[in-house]
Amino acid sequence: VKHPLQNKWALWYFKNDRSKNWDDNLKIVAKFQFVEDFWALYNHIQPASRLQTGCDYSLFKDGIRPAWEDQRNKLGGRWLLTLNKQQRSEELDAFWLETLLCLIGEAFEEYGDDICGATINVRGKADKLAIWTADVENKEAVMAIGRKLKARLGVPAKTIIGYEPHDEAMARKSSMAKTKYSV
Ligand code: M7G
Repeated sequence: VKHPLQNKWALWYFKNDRSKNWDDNLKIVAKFQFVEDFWALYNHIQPASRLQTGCDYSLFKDGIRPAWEDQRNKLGGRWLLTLNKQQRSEELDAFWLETLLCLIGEAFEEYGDDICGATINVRGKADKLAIWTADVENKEAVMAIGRKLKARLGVPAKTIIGYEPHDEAMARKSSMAKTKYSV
């Protein structure tokens, strides 16, 4: 018998095709709701470090699009880690896998309802790993999720990571937003 996860998840892939709208470049790779199906999928796809520049993976709860506009994202924000070139070869894949395991393993416990998903952006300047949460105003959940993420990834205490509300990014049509919280 297969081992069910608490939530059903969708893995998304974004391929940067500038002739299309941003949203049209987002595609679901697969959905899963069992541990075994997660590993079958994970072992079948390219590691994040091998994606072309401009591509993303996202893992979101089934029914949530990995976009600011989704009903369940639009009042939320993201904990953001930027990774330098050296970290792409040394840490990116391990960080992404650990993030996936935090999501599907419900590592955020009583704050799990605030989790929407996670994204990894492979970029020329700096790769970005983020966990998206549902509600900027739920400070207790946001802070607990940020602390847990930092601990699970083994990010040194002196490395400060920031939480950015999506509404600003949305209004400015840019991925740059002001940090509202940090851990
Ligand atoms: P990015 O891919 O998050 O980061 O955003 P990058 O700047 O490092 O590449 C790049 C651009 O993609 C943004 O400026 C938006 O034009 C678009 N974009 C990104 N996201 C996450 C969204 C989204 O959720 N909704 C919409 N409409 N556009 C987005």
